[in-house]
Amino acid sequence: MIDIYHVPGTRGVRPIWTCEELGLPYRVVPVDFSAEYRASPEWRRMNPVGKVPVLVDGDLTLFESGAMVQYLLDRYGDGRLQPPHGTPDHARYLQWSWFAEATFARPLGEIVNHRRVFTEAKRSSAAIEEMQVRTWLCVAALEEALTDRDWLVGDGLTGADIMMGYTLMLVPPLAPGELPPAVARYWKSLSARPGYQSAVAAGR
Ligand SMILES: N[C@@H](CCC(=O)N[C@@H](CS)C(=O)NCC(=O)O)C(=O)O
Repeated sequence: MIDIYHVPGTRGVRPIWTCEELGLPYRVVPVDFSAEYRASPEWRRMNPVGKVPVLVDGDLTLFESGAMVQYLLDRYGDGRLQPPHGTPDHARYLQWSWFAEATFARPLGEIVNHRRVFTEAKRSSAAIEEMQVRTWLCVAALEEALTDRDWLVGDGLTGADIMMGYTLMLVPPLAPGELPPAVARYWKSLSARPGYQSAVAAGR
């Protein structure tokens, strides 16, 4: 059984959504998201920097949601949801998967951290505004990529769309604005998927 240690609304959505799309059995294990528990030796043994999610599959314990998605596809996917390894399409698939977390989710994460760590008096609206500008630069890059296509790579959903889907989910609450047409269309089809909806509801 695959155990996904998850807090609703967080990046655990990605591996859960992947399990849903692949039809894999999995269990959602709730995690106490308090700063105290995440700093405890017990949780630090699962995730050395005290974040969620964590995936456990037999003897394997993994942190980093993108690694979880890739592991699930490589181990259980039978070629589904990713182009063949070593091809240009696989390179593009990796590019968008990494972009979703390393570039696009980064300013959004900074806004969350800023709001969580600083009291209103100490909070810098200039820092938040700068992160929102960076977010919208990523939205514009996505718009250009999706103008004449429905999916990031190939003709159907891949792990890259799952990676991106979670990041897009964070945009309205953290960097509000009207999504441009291709991104809006893409978001509509991603968020309508039963796998996405089950992942978002998981653990609630
Ligand atoms: N790159 C990591 C990021 C993990 C992460 O930032 N998780 C958030 C929840 S979505 C968290 O635990 N935040 C608590 C904190 O950073 O203090 C991943 O993709 O798993």
